[in-house]
Amino acid sequence: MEFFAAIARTPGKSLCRALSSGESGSPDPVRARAQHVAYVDALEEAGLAVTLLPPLEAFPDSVFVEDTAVVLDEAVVLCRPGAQSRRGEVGAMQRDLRALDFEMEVIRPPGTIDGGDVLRVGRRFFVGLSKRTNQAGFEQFSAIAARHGFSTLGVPVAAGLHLKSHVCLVDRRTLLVAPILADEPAFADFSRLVVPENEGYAANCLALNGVVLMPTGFPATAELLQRRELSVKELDVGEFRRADGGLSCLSLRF
Ligand code: CIR
Repeated sequence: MEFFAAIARTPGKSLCRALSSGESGSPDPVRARAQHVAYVDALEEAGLAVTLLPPLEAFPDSVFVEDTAVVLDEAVVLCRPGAQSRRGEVGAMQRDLRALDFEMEVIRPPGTIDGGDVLRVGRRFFVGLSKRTNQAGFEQFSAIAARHGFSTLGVPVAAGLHLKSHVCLVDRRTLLVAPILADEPAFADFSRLVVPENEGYAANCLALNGVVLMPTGFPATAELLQRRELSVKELDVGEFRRADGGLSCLSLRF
């Protein structure tokens, strides 16, 4: 999990209207902005050069840039988000990615895929089949990935938003998983650290260049990671959680 760059987008005032399945109230844009500054600082401390894009007020969920694109080394797949209200975010990301010289691939109707459903492990992608990513999106993504030398495996996501709401890679061979994916056969080759039932949200961490960024407030998960001798840094992303977002969805890393 070596990364040298990331793209993030400053949250706008419209974040208070972001999609949410929860009942913990809408995000506070001012607090979200401060949390986002700390997040970008943490990416930079981990050695990533961060391109910070301006807010897109017309798209309340646009801070969650991970859902708009998937980087496959020299190419990038422009996603077609499952939520209609988020589709316009992709055109903006496409314009911003042009400067970086990636070969562009696109997902077309009727396919839908959110980057939050795509977990990369080496030359493999696990793709969540979820509320947001459909079979057609998975098949198109798999064909593109195969052309670029990657394999793919679909993983049913029975609850929650995305595959990566429930799993992340914390070192080359170890996945941190929520109980819902603890016995998922697709992950049989990996060592698995299972977060406790009441800390499911903490399964969305971000391992970057030797440090694992994790959300604050999940002591049992922090201990699980520390016992594995992983270096952990906690970040408050509580305002993004109100809109079903977490650490991974706030950036595109490559
Ligand atoms: C949504 O429902 O699309 C946003 N409110 C949250 C997206 C979170 N994205 C992610 O975890 N990759």
